[in-house]
Amino acid sequence: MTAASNQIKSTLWENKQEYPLTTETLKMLLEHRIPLIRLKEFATPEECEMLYAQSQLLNFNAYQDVSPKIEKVGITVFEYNSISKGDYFKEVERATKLRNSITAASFNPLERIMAKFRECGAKVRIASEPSYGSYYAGLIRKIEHGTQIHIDFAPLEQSGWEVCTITAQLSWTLYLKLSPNNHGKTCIYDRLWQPSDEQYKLDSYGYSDTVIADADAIAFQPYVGDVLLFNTTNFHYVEPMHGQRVAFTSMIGLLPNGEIIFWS
Ligand SMILES: O=C(O)CCC(=O)C(=O)O
Ligand SMILES: [Fe+2]
Repeated sequence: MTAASNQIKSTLWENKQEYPLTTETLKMLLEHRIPLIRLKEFATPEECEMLYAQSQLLNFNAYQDVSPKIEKVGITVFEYNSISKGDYFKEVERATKLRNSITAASFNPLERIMAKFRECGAKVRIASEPSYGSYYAGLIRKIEHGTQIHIDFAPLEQSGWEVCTITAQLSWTLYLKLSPNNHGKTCIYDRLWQPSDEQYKLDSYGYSDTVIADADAIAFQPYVGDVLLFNTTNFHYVEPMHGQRVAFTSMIGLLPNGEIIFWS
């Protein structure tokens, strides 16, 4: 380990622990000063079961070029990068109707999380593109075989979309169905992505574990009904589940004017 590579090791976390959602912890999470926020019992077991049951009536699609396999209901800007912005916005209406029909028959976690952010004084809305309209937000996602080490940051992935003007990115995930074991943890490193890490990129989204060498980490154990919020420009990965791991999720971005936008 050279002195130069030691220097890139960031240690921004003030404490390696979970926090509840407050105005202050939200600010700290956006600034990488805390590893994660857990919203305990965000939804009841009955609500989660109802939303999960709705999702079982639909077709999950696997992401292309993503290994291990991740499946979801709903559309993402990530997938339309190589297609086109026009095609993405053509699909938004259909995907939103489908999402609304399943949340109407169960409950609406997206509205609930946005309300919680408003209670923290945040100005929130769905991301929107001039001359195209609203983005889609709210995937139902199965990550059961784990993920590679990665980050999620729209400015790196998109160009010429509103979401590429954000200055910080979080994700929120509500766990709907988990097999009763202690697998499927989400591991988050106290190590921020930086441009020179692109040399360690392995494929469409994964990075070599060189990037997290020596970095401190926290493992989040998901429970049904809880929400995880973390800063997705910290390197992170999901452990394999050995069973079911179904969640409702979207991205969250901070705009330079202080507004917070949601999209998938
Ligand atoms: O499913 C999870 O726990 C988190 C998945 C993830 O990589 C993300 O939300 O960015
Ligand atoms: Fe991620």
